[in-house]
Amino acid sequence: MKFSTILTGGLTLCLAIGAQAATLDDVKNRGMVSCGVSTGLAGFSQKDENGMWSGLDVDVCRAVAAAVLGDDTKVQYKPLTAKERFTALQSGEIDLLSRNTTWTHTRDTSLGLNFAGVNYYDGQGFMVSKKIGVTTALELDGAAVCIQAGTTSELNLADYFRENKLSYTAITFDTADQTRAGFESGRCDVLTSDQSQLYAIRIGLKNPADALVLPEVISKEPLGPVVRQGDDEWFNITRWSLMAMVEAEFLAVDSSNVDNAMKNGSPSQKRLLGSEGDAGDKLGLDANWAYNIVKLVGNYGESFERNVGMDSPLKIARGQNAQWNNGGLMYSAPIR
Ligand SMILES: N[C@@H](CCC(=O)N[C@@H](CS)C(=O)NCC(=O)O)C(=O)O
Repeated sequence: MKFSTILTGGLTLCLAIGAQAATLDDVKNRGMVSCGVSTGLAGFSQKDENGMWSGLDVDVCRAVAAAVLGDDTKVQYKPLTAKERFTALQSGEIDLLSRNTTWTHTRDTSLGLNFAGVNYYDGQGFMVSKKIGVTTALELDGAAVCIQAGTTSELNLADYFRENKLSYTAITFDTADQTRAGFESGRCDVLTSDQSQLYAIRIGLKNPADALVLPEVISKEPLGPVVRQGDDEWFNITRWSLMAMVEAEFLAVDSSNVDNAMKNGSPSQKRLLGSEGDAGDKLGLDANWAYNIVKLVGNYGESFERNVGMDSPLKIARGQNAQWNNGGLMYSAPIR
């Protein structure tokens, strides 16, 4: 009897631990968020010569650290290739994957992972050297294609060429740098990846003006942060850290006016920033979780312009990544 009570007690404890999978506690104890990023992709996640990471995806890591630890610099960045990224998350090596990763049905349902939102709406495209004289992807029959292993780009390429009855040879690489080098050295006629990454790779070419991005966009690539399945608290924190950036832009709160908005803002601004309501408490965080995000990282629009938009070398227009009331798809659920 006693034994079975102990056994039941033990079992209950195990189940409780399994169900909680408390990433938040781990992160607080460590004092750091472990964030999986790319091996180097301009505008999204890239390390500079001083070892500082920046980019739109890096800002999601920073936002989560700001929300949880009140300090956006408390992030350990783990560079991962496309092939390595999901295993690193499944095994617990990272708390969060924020690495231009497309939300697909297979990844969401069969890897033990959950996508927490979309921080960039993308689509796959093609880049060629101008000297081959190709102006549409339909002229690519028989082409050698530089591509990165373990990506949706590989799968979409196969679909597109099959659908259009074209043949190709895939030349596969592990990192963006290698893919760019393969393209530059003429190992392939065309490089394919998400369009944003084409622009990022193009600015790394010796002569960016020699390369042409073709007009076709052959897929939908909603890119966003990913967490392990089974930890709803951490999922909520990640999802709402991203939402807070998007909502802050919608509510016209940015890093320069956030202090004033917290004191004198509208009810929605005050609820976001924690001077009214208990949004932080419901996430298991301090009241100023979103204030810290906006103050330290900025709103989504600030992050976009600084990293990939007009204030960056990539000069990507907002397009689908504009706010919903400005013709785009960026839309935060209300914080109330
Ligand atoms: N969004 C696609 C593609 C992601 C991807 O890894 N693209 C390459 C394009 S070359 C990249 O960004 N590589 C960065 C790296 O090598 O770390 C996916 O989730 O599968």
